[in-house]
Amino acid sequence: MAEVEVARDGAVQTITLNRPDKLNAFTLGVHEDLQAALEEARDPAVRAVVITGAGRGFSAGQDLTAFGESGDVAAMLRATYHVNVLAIRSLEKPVLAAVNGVCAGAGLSLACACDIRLASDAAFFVPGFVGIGLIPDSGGSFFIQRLLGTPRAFEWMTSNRRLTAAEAHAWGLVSEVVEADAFAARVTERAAELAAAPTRAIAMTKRLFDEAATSTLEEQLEREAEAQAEAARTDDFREGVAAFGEKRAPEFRGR
Ligand code: T3D
Repeated sequence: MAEVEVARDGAVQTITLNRPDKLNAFTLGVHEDLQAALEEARDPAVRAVVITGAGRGFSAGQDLTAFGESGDVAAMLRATYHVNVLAIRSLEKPVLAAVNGVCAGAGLSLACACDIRLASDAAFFVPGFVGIGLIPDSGGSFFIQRLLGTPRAFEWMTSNRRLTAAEAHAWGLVSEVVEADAFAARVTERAAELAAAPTRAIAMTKRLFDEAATSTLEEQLEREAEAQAEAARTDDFREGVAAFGEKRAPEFRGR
């Protein structure tokens, strides 16, 4: 069995972390396979990506039995987590974290690096890092602070408190909570909606929001102007306007 499974359904690519007996904890092998899966997701035929976990876990973060395998923690982070987090952010399509279950440590960081998070009501969220005397890495200090704001993020990430899916929703960590029995169907439905959307405009929105974190208003207005000029040249824009005029649903092609 592959430690990361990849499946394609139309324009949706689903990446499943697949070490269910270890709650999909990360090993070097998982990192390498995830890297290959994210590379495959660059295919223009893929218009939405889902990352999820097999069994009752999304991911419990770093496999603690393989911690510090290479002896150089910083080098390991740069060569593994950093590559995959940056690959998610640079993918020009939406990435949906389907948080099916336990989500802890670097698994939490991975979910937060994605563009959208849906949670099963069986999921729960644990900082993990502070429980073993570490700091939130693999983008955790970046994404979680932005999602929750500094006071709440700091209190949570330094407490190691378990957050239920309902609490995660109330905090804005996930956009939706779905009953476990209906979760897979809802993820399929949501991913199909994303794959049928105007992919170029979504990619540019993703890039703009990332850039806004470090831009001045003037810089951001200029970026918007350039991106909008590009969006206005797409077939999807023409189709959107035509569909509006003809009072029908648009059929976006992602180009
Ligand atoms: O150099 C570097 O690597 C730095 C990078 C660090 C990044 C990080 O992610 S640090 C944080 C690492 N993660 C954790 O500290 C979380 C550890 N796990 C837990 O605290 C708990 O397992 C959970 C709260 C996540 C879930 O608890 P529970 O009771 O639902 O499940 P469990 O019984 O603890 O775990 C089930 C199995 O998964 C169990 O194996 P067993 O005994 O049945 O054979 C457990 O050992 C295994 N497992 C869970 N988490 C990990 C793990 N095995 C290896 N590594 C794990 N992280």
